[in-house]
Amino acid sequence: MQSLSRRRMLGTGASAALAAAFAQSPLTTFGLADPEEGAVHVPFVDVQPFDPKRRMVKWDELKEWITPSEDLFTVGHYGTPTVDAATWRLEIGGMVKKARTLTLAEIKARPRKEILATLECSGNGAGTGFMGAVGNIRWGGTPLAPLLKDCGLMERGVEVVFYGADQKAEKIRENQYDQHFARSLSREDAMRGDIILAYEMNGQPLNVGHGFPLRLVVPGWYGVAWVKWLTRIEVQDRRFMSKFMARDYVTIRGEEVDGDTIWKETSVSWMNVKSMVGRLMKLKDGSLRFTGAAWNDGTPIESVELQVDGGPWWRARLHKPQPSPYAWTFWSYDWKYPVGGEHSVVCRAADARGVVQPSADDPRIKLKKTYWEASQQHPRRFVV
Ligand SMILES: Nc1nc2c(c(=O)[nH]1)N[C@H]1C(S)=C(S)[C@@H](COP(=O)(O)O)O[C@H]1N2
Ligand SMILES: [Mo]
Repeated sequence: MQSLSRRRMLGTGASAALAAAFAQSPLTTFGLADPEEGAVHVPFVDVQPFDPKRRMVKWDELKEWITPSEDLFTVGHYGTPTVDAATWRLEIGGMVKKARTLTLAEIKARPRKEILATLECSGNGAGTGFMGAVGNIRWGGTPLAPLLKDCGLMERGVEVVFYGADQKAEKIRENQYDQHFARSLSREDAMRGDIILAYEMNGQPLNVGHGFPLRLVVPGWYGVAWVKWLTRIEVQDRRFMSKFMARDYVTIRGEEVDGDTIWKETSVSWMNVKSMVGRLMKLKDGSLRFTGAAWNDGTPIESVELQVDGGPWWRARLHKPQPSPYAWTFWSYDWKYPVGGEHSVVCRAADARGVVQPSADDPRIKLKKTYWEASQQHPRRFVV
């Protein structure tokens, strides 16, 4: 339940202060974590064997709404480049009236903005059941849009391309080409107010694995768009088709239209609505408390429902207000009179657009032939 003072803070529109308070508070603030004395943790029995040194969200131990930086997964397709901050520069060029080269100090001198946003790899949960490639982080940096505006985008500039320092020779058709990791956004997407060039995560400088010294944070989009080790931003007058825009991270999905299946290839972009059962506690009164997270592209999460052993869907309690539309929201459900034995549990989230997270046999998943955008419901098993 919200406290009066929290409501008052909301009423005065002190949303930055509210977000900061949420960011620092453990789950107990939401009435979720280790709720009372005598509550015991019930481990899920479906836990996949994984390398304990592998960084990932450990759902069973999830107590903090903000993911500690040490637990955030990393993905680097071309390894981890070492960047010397002293000589590093960000270039902005292409179809701009005033090309610029900025040092890290110059970027840090620009207006500062913090944003709470969930980062998920679009391969999270695909096939392997590995569901730890997601995390909720407080990012600090400077907004992208005003910087692009200062450079004066030419009218024909419709595409903004972001290049990382990491590179590899890629075979494209018959030849090898040196390629930097790169992704683009349309001009319209790039000029959204809430995209930042981030130099901090959870109050610390970005570490090397997460893109030091500068990365793109595209709230609401899958991780592949969040280019790390950023070195160049280029505005161009036509669509950009790199490996990570147009060959990999391309979802092949069928849609049934009048008895025909239409196959579509789309570049991975904003996040689909998704949720996960995280933690299970047995309370002193014998009831079982399920807690977990739900997230998407920034559309408000409307509901999370829970189903045990294929029975009716139960509506979970959602933690409102969401401190940031782009950060995951926590939920909980108390099963008052649990039945002994082994059970399965699954959850599904729905958002304000009416989009419901699909089950594994939903056509949206069944007819998806690539593993990216694995947003299907993820069942778990436990023993009472
Ligand atoms: N330069 C660069 N940026 C990158 C990548 C990369 O390989 N190189 N991988 C992307 C992918 S696929 C994901 S899921 C996220 C992961 O971010 P993290 O390593 O900080 O968790 O970074 C994205 N940004
Ligand atoms: Mo990814």
